[in-house]
Amino acid sequence: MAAYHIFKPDDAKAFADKHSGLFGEHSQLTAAEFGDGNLNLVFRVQNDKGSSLIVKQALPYARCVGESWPLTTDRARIEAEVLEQHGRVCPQHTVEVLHFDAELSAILLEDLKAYQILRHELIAGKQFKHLAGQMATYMAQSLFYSSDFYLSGPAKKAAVSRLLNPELCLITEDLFFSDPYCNHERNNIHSAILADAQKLWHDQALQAEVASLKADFLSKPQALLHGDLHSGSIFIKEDNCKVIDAEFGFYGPIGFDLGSLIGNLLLNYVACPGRFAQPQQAAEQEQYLLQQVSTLWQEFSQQFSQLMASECRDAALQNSHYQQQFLQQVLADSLGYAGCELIRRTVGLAHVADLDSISNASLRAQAEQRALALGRQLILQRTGLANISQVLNLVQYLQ
Ligand code: SR1
Ligand code: MG
Repeated sequence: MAAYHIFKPDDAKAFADKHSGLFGEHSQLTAAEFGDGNLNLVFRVQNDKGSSLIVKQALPYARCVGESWPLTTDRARIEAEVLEQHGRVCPQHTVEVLHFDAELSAILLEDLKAYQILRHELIAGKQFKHLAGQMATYMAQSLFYSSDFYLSGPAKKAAVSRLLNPELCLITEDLFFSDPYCNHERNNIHSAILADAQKLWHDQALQAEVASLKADFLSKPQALLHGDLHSGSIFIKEDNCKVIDAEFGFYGPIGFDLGSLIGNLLLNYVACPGRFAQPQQAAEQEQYLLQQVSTLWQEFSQQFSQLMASECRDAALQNSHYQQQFLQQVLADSLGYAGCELIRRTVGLAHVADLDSISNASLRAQAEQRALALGRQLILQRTGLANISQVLNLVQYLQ
């Protein structure tokens, strides 16, 4: 077994060649590093017939910061297992893992060459009717089959301990729930909204609710999460979407995955007036995004309910009143985590292009203020919002 070393393109070629039947002639291969991910090295390896695969290697540090931010390469093991587990129950919406090498912390993946990154497509104003329904299926399947409704106590606990992922969770614990609520040096705050950001540092009511959401993130291992389900972790084409990048996966609150995606749809939503010159175009895109948020929750809750009714293997958890309460709590959690995502992507370390790419500084500041206001209200009002229509009313009222 080769000892860990950081891949050069030739290493990626050799790795892909050795672990796939697709290539055969090593000399015919080309490899190029690509991608603007925050953490890892990613290569596309291609043969002269145009067939290609992806080699993803975990570096011993966070790529976006450099060696001053050391990070375990064990995250590749976690990512490979999360993708394999999710791929087993929802192969149509999970990128396929072809090989994982623990020593090299490297994964060979299918190349989603026909797909585009969802975030870029949304920024360009594209609309995909299938997005919310397919992502709802991905989450209903991946979360139900890794939950206590389906797994036995011992099997679930073994999986929880195998996939604890403390280092990557700590990044989320800090960036999501702590940094935005204090004057942290990692924060990235545009000067035009400094006063709005400063209000967060003194907002005791908000901080109490964020503390409660963080406590659940730390201590509610409901299901195997993707853990970073933003619109840069979803690849999309005309008739399908697939999820990638599961290195933040761990057993956590189900609402965290739902909330991350809802938060990213809403980040795109608040940015619409700043991105489209024509108000009519902005309104159409806003309408599409709200429709997707609504479908995402409705489809998810319907599919998850059906799975609880038909596949639950724990006699006590088969109680239908309990199952209804459970889903109501998942909705509240999802809204809270969506609110945290809106806030941390506006003032925290890791921004999103949906907001940052607004070229007019004043329109960008307005969009960022809307993101903060909406995030705050979602967090504060999450337990009082009984259904998704009430959520959409709140969103539209604040826009
Ligand atoms: C240092 S990592 C910053 C962010 O990128 C990842 O995709 C996660 O969202 C993380 O919070
Ligand atoms: Mg990622």
